[in-house]
Amino acid sequence: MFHSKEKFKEEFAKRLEQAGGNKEPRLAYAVLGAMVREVVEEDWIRTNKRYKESETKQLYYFSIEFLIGRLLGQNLYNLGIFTIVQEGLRELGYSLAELEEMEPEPGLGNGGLGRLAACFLDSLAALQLPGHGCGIRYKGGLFTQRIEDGFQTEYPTDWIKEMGNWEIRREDLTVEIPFYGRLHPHLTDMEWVKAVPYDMPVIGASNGTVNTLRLWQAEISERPLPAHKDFEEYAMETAAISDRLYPNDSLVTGKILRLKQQYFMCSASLQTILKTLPCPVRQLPAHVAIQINDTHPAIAIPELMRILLDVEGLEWEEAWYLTTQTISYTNHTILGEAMEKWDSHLLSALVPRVYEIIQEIDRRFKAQLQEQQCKEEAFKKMSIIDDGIVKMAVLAVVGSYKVNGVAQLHTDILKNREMKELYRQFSGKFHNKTNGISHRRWLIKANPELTNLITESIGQEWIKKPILLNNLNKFAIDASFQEALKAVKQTKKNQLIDHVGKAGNSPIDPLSIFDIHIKRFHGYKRQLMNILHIQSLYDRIKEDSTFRPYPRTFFFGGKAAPGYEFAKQVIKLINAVASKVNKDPLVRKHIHIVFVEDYNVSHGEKLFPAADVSEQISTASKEASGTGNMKFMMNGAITLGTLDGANVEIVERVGKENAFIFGLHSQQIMQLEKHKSYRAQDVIEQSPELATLMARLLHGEFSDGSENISFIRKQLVDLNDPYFVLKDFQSYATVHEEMVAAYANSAEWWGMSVKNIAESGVFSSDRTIQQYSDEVWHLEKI
Ligand code: 26Q
Repeated sequence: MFHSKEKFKEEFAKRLEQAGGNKEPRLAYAVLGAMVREVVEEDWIRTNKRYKESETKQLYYFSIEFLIGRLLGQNLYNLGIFTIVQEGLRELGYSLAELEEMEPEPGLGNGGLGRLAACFLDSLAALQLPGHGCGIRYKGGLFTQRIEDGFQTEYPTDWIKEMGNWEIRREDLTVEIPFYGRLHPHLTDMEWVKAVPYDMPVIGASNGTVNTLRLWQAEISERPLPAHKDFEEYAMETAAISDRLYPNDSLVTGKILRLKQQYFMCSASLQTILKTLPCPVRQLPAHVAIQINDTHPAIAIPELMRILLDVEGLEWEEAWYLTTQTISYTNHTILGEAMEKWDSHLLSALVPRVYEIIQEIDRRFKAQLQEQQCKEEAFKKMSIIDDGIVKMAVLAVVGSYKVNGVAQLHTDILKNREMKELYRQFSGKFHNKTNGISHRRWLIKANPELTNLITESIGQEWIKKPILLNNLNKFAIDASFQEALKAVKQTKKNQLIDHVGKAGNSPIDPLSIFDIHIKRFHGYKRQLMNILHIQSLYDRIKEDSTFRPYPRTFFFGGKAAPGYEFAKQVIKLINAVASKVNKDPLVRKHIHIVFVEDYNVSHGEKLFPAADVSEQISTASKEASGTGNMKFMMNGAITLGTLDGANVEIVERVGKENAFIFGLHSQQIMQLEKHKSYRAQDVIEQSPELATLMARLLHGEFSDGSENISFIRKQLVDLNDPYFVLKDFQSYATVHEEMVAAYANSAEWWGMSVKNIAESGVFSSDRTIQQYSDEVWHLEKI
């Protein structure tokens, strides 16, 4: 361990010398990585030893995605040596920031759900709780997005090659996973796949705790293949399991490879957990908690049953009791197309014994419902297997002891609508855990300037107890604090300009309002509404010589699933409007559009701190929580959004006067949907402005006409605008005007900004994790 800058410099220089001594940043990066790894290793071994000896209860967070982002900087910070290393390197002629950029981005997730898993691991370690991640070591993470001629194009990314310092292959912990086979007279003819774990350290902030993220890699097994199976084919199929992350974040496609991935990671993790259990298997729930991140790992329920029945030899009742006291489930969506459903034939072919167990779980549950004289409709809704389809969400609720949504509104919708029948059946299982974000990554690491300002003003206790950010409330009307905050924001805006300027964007006005909309592209997230509104501003500037609004820069960033044509057309439309707007000498003084290519965690770290306005404009009821909204808030941006997901709780905290809220409420949306009483055409007919805008859009007069908008047209016209873009449009335009007016009053604006930062502490994932631990997992800090 290097406690001082001088020691660090000495050691670093020595190793650099041994490694060849050239001045290449690449070499410096490699040397630094190896040094940090050694520091971590001591704590890691010590933590594991303590866990083992104390036999304390362990949590395993099962997730198909962990969107961890770059590790070097965060790890240095958590080890408490960021400043030592930064300054030491500078004195030796290196820039730490530059070395950080050399690390490939580990994009092992799509978006919110995967990033949440990463924030949770950071918080578990920070709180010194025994909690570990279990997932897949994808050779390639999410695709890299390039914008070519305004269109999204996808390039494969292999992140793994250069991650050597952050992972260790544990050949000794290899397990074998059974696929396929025949059940009768007894299970034979399986195809085995070898699962090899790679462990990554998860470092607790300045506390010596190092937990583990265990990612499984699929390799060919040495066991014999069934006679009918061709080896080449088997080898290809096996490598495919951990080759690539599925790039969909809201559409399930029912592909067999996806199911293989799910079973592979669940079985490998469960086998290992049971093998290393420090107690008789009958005490499993006292020593192990398993949280499943959405239904993607729900197959862990029948797989745990299989192991308890077939390997441990327990009776059904006892195995079921242990399973349903160990596993708990988090739901992240109510969108119909994102609900996982598997064809029975597919399941029974791929994992015959597991399917047999699902059938038995279903049979017993149905018998129980019948005994209670459950009504037909409710019975159907609660069937795990319904008409040859296995509904994973129902399996997950029936097979776990706790079920939660990710924001209060979302949990209420689950209880009162989506899972009404299951809620009635198992009311004690349901609870809410509003999401959170790691304030260490999203404030301290991403925004050291703001961190310093906060600490100078209220001391440093908030770092360990982020709720104490509320001590900033007393500075809400303090002119000198406001000035300092404004100066920090300006610094971050300038840095963002430098960052995106490199990508060849046209010059950005650093004094303009930075209005940022970054998230996956999806109909319900309504990037289309944003760009339609920008087009309407353009039209007004052109047509009305008195309309000269305060300068605004609109930033967009986000990826579309490769097969999601509507979303891809929206990306193209944004870029087409951008090239027109940005070229127009008059208009570009007032509005400017920047599309940030390949939005990912690293770009996020630059974008959130620079924002004035946070666009959170989903159709009310559709966004389960959102977490970007919290990252913006913590960095002093003001939410411009609907009352959806966690926005509701943000507004509860800061008050309506410190946010810009518009649009229909979730109840109104759900009513319109239920009664099918919305007609997009009526809205267009009632508004001349909207009528003109739509006519221009539909006739290709928006931009240079190079985009194809057939899917956008279909969505708005033929499908009757399912996400209420047109219905909410006027209200959105109005709230934008209010926002611009508020920005003109500096004292008012920066007061709002202070208030948002002050109230953001509750959205630290430390709070979320403490609640899960107290109410669900019952972990002990050691
Ligand atoms: C499932 C089957 C097959 C292929 C892909 C998928 C799949 C993958 C990822 C389905 C969904 C996802 C991701 C969902 C997600 O990110 N949901 C978001 O979760 C956040 C954390 O709780 C919330 O804040 C967001 O509101 C929610 O949209």
